[in-house]
Amino acid sequence: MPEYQLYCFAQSGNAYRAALMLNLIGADWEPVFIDFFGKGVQRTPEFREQVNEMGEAPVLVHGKKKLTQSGVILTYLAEKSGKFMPRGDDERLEALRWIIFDNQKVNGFLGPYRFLRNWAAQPNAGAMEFLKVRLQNNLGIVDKRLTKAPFLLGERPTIADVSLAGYFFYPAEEFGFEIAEGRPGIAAWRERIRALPGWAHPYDLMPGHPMKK
Ligand SMILES: N[C@@H](CCC(=O)N[C@@H](CS)C(=O)NCC(=O)O)C(=O)O
Repeated sequence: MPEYQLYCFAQSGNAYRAALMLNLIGADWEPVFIDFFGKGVQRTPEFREQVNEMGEAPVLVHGKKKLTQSGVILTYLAEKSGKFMPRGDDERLEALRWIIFDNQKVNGFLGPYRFLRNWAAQPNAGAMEFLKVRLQNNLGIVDKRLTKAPFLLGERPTIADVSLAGYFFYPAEEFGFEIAEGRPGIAAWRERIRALPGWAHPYDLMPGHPMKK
């Protein structure tokens, strides 16, 4: 059995962060499919009791250890592998600062926006507008940062960049706009991430694409 198991599904940018990190560090891992859209496994009492009380993907299993929250998983894998680690206290806090901003306001808005647009039974126009307006601002903040240095923390990619990758490689049609359009910092950064050894597209890395009708 591979060393790591990752509960995930192809459409999840939150899970992609963990899957991408496992690939980038060259880990021996296998995906465990969460039938999120079909059976809604994450909502069952069994899943919440046995896999993740928060009812979310991703979940990383490493032997007896079970970890959730992509930021925690990235930190754990960086510590285990020594790769993509922030160096020293200042960098560690700086990485955490960007991971929290990203979780809440960048990928944290891109994910629900894309979900509402593609898969919600009743897309809520007001909620989508709320997210879209804030996304313009928050993507602008990230873009400005990435025009100053190749990666979020400077010259080297860290877990803050792996976190930011969350939804950035999914097709533009799913968002109805191109994330990197008019944002040269993000466009160049995305190509740098794509060029890292071990990079793979989310739909090639995790099970469940294309979705069963
Ligand atoms: N902050 C979490 C977000 C995880 C998350 O929201 N995952 C989605 C899938 S992309 C989920 O499982 N949502 C279930 C729900 O909200 O009920 C992380 O980074 O791991």
